[in-house]
Amino acid sequence: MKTKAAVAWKAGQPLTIETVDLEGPKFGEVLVEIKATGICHTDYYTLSGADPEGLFPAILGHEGAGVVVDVGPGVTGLKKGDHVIPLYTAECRQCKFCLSRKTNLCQAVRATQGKGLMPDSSSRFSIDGQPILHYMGTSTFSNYTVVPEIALAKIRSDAPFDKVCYIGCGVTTGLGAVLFTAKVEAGANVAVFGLGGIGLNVIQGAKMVGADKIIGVDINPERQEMARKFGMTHFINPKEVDNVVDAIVQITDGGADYSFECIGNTQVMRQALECTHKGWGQSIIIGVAEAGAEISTRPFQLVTGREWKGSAFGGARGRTDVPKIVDWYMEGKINIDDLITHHLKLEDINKGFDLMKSGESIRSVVVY
Ligand code: NAD
Ligand code: AHE
Ligand code: ZN
Repeated sequence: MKTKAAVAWKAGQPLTIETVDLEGPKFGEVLVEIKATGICHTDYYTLSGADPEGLFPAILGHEGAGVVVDVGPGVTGLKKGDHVIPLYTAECRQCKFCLSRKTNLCQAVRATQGKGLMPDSSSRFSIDGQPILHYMGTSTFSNYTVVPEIALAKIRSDAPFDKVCYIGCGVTTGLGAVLFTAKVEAGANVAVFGLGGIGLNVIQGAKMVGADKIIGVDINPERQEMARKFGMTHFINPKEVDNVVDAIVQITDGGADYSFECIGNTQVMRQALECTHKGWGQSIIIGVAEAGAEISTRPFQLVTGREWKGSAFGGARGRTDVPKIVDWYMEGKINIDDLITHHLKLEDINKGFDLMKSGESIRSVVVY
């Protein structure tokens, strides 16, 4: 079949809208009509050329929601008409990683996914016979996409696509980092670095679990209003204080119990670790830094009880947890609507990247 898609031909160049050939689903695969997709900073990161796994030409996008149109042989858990959210972190429930119960990082399809291919090492997308690569196993910047069954969360059919698509990455990443990775307890002091599409969901999660002080750090002062709406109690603009770490230590009487880096800046990652409390502070890295970047701190920071952790997709097990998060949204337990600041047509997708770069948008959502 043919599908309309935004194609990334080369790093650093705008996407172009193309009519792409899409092969039907093979064994264990599902054809999904994407109804809406968010634009995450990670799409921009890959497009910029900083991602070691960023291969071109490719169809980016990993924050979508849609409807099953067709299933390939061997698919047993999904049928035509089911509403789904594609998962860049699959959940096969069979691999060593899934069975460990210690991580959400299912590895069943991760190797081929990182090469822009389906599990049989081929692509379903092409233009005039030239293969176009998949991205993060999802490629939601295409109106139709093919995804392994184990990388699809089945969701309720009354959830609006243009809102719950954001659960495909940003919402789950932010809430999950608090709930599943850090397991923040009521009364804890939390510092959040970067108040964009991810950081604001960390704030929402911290408020949800009953955190005490929730300190937000951002160089964009316009983020303050929205962050306060979501539960931030203190705001720090790094440009307005001598030392961000000292400011947080002072507000929290010794340091944050938990901190979250939601930018992808290795200098800030160091600050995020060093602002946590001696003896027990935990700092969770969410931000994705460019190829070759390294983090550093004095080992003494760790010797004296601080812990550095990372979180991918909020530690969520997608097929299990994503449908629950959709329920939370439908029950009014979480706010997604206010974070989606812009709706765009696929033809205007490059504007979505511009809005992100300029700091005007929190999340832009493309509606097909
Ligand atoms: P975003 O562009 O919406 O937000 C980034 C925010 O950081 C902005 O508000 C910006 O003003 C702020 N910022 C930039 N530099 C800063 C600095 N030096 N100090 C303080 N604030 C600064 O991006 P997003 O979509 O929220 O994504 C944030 C990061 O998380 C990106 O690196 C993205 O790739 C990553 N991410 C990781 C995961 C994961 O699973 N680990 C999932 C999604 C996104
Ligand atoms: N290809 C990148 C990896 C980027 C990365 O860390 N991705 C996160 C999700 S970001 C979503 O917006 C993730 O899930 N990582 C775990 C994994 O298996 O990729 C690079 O830098 O190499
Ligand atoms: Zn993302």
